[in-house]
Amino acid sequence: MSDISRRQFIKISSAAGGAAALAGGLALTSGGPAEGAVKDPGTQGDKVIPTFCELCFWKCGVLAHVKNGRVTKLEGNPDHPLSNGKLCPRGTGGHGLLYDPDRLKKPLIRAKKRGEDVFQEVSWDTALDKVATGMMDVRKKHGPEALALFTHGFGGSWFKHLFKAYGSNNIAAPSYAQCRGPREVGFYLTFGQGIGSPEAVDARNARCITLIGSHLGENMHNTHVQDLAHALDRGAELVVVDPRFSTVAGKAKYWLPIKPGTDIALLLAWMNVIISEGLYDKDYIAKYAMGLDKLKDHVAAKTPEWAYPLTGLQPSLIRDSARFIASARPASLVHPGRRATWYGDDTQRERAKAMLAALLGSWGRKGGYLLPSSMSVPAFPYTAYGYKPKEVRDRIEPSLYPLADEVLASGMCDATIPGKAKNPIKGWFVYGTNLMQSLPDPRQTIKAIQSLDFMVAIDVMPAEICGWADVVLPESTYLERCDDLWTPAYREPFVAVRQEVVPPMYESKPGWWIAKELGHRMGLSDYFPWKDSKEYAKHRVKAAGMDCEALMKTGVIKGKLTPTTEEEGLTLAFDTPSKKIELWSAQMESLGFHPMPEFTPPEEPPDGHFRLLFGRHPVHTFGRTTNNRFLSQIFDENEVWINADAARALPGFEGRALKTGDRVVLINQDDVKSNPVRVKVTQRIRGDAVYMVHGYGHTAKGLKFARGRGASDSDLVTNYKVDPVMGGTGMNINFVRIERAPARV
Ligand code: MGD
Ligand code: SF4
Repeated sequence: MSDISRRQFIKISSAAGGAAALAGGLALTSGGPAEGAVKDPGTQGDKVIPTFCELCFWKCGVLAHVKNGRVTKLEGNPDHPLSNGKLCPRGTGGHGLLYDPDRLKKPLIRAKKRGEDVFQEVSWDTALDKVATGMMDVRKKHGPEALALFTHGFGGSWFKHLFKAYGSNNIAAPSYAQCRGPREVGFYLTFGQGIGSPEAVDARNARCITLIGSHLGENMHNTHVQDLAHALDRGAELVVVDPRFSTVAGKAKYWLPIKPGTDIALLLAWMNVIISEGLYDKDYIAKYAMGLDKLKDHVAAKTPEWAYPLTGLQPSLIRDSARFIASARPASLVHPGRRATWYGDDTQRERAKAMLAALLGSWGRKGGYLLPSSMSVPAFPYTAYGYKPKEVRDRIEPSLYPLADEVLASGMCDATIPGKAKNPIKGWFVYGTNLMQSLPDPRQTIKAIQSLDFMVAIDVMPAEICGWADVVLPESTYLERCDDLWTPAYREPFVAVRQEVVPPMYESKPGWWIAKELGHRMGLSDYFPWKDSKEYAKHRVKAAGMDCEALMKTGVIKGKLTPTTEEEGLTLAFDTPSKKIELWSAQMESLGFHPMPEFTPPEEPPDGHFRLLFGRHPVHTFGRTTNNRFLSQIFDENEVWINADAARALPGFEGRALKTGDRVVLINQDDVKSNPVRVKVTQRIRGDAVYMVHGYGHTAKGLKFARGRGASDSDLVTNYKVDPVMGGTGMNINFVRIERAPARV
């Protein structure tokens, strides 16, 4: 990366500390290197072990420096296509997790009532026997599908395998129904395929990048931020749609401070301008798309003047930005964003985004959406699973959302609450997801948990969810274990390996070991024929005809480049029923939904209330990192953004107007009250909404650093609107009022 783009990268990530972290890697001076270790010329004979990151789900390639058995520095692997030699600030602080003094250290069994968070330390044998017995009891009494696996993170693959061998396909991650599910379905309906993760977009070559509610830079996906920095260096311009003047909005040619919940109106108005002025890619649409005439009719009356009172955006701003977006086509990237579960009409909004991308001719085009393939590495030749997935899926009534193509985490929670499902779920196996902060309405989550026969949590930290489990198993962190191989479809196909950088600390164990031990205890040894994860990975690498040693030495093997755009020789094909890009969707119509996105006005905040919005911080990944003392040197507590004029007009604050740093409590429409939290009084947000970073306000007593810092947006998300198309939970429909926090004693 050039120096200029490095500076851009730092600026985009906004946090000053993030910059420091990035420049050199956060060094830690404060616990046998792996087979793939090589000499580190920079640290006089110390070892450098390639692996990949797990501080978020982007999974960048890491070079871990080890001195005297301790990890001293984490930096980006220059050979890895996702890191290109750089990590984001979070990734450089991964040893803050490894050396977190609050880590789970031993297996635990509940000693008092469920939820009282009182546990007794036990041996691994005792804990594993208890989990295996719990799982077998559920199967005997209620059938295997009565056990649900909530999983998030790469290590979950071992438990997905265990579950399928056991007989249940009730496996879900919050990253679908609470995050990117509506986007996947919206793009699938339009182009015949979803976006996937990591999102393969060509920001690097784009001339215009449109970000709709995506605060890239604060929401830090390393490769995308690097690409954005390159694009800005090359003179690309940004259009940012956000009720908040985000860091990236500060770099935009057009900032559209939209009224929350009205993006569909804006997208329809943009399409109105682009179609009525003939600015769309006529050849591309004629060749690849169907339904243009119907779209023309659909948006004919949706002028910028129509959208103005709905969105609060001046018609001239809508018109000018539409013309600008179209002027850069096809290298005009409407970024797909990630968390799309906002208002319950999210599949339709994501479809509108996909339709706009189609009009710009940017799908499968340079500077737009790339269509890469992944490297082919044969799966391990396991004994075939015995379950019948269809029967298992049908057990969850709420998953009758017709276009849900994954099991819904919220659906599994619903199906646990007595009276909500014909055959309720009776056991939870929770791997790497803090459901108290990731599912909407924690009150419902608790109700579900209290009706379980059995619950186990596998985590590295004593998160809130662990406090509710019957058994808690301490997993080794990603720096202490080898996992499955990773072969995503990205610009450059590659296979990456996660290796043990240092041996597991305390009595923690890697996921593969836990899954294998449970398998043996349940008579499923045939499904775990390998000695360890290394033997498993080597088998797969060999079957692919690749060199294991080379992979362990470099951490990554890149495949042959294949064309990813039309310009590179790719022939575009669409796996939709019509085999065309579907601007008009017969599938949606046949299911009783509108075949084109319709705007429905969002509910207004009640008097004296603000809409609660939440997002990310560049040095944190939800609650996953908020106890990381390293990263918290940069940002240790969230704050609530409130518009300065709105703050002055707040009832009850007369004569003593709120100022930045004051502490307040937020009270939602259901009278749920937050912890005290600092305010940031600013002109950088609209007056009808407040904003906070997600993942704070921990209550778990074991999180000694994070506990009590900031407030939890999740606790205030007691209301949500389910997307009828795919079951995503729109969570931006909660309102809060503000009261001054009682003085601290
Ligand atoms: P995290 O908050 O990162 O993710 O929600 P989660 O899936 O819960 O919590 C992950 C848990 O995994 C932590 O307890 C952490 O200690 C543990 N962990 C970390 N590394 C490992 C490991 O290697 N092994 C094991 N076993 N455990 C590990 C995210 C989800 O939440 C998502 S993806 C989105 S997009 C939604 N975001 C969101 C929001 O912004 N606001 C609200 N209100 N709700 C949300 N829900 C969704
Ligand atoms: Fe790690 Fe950052 Fe990459 Fe996420 S984006 S995998 S936290 S380096």
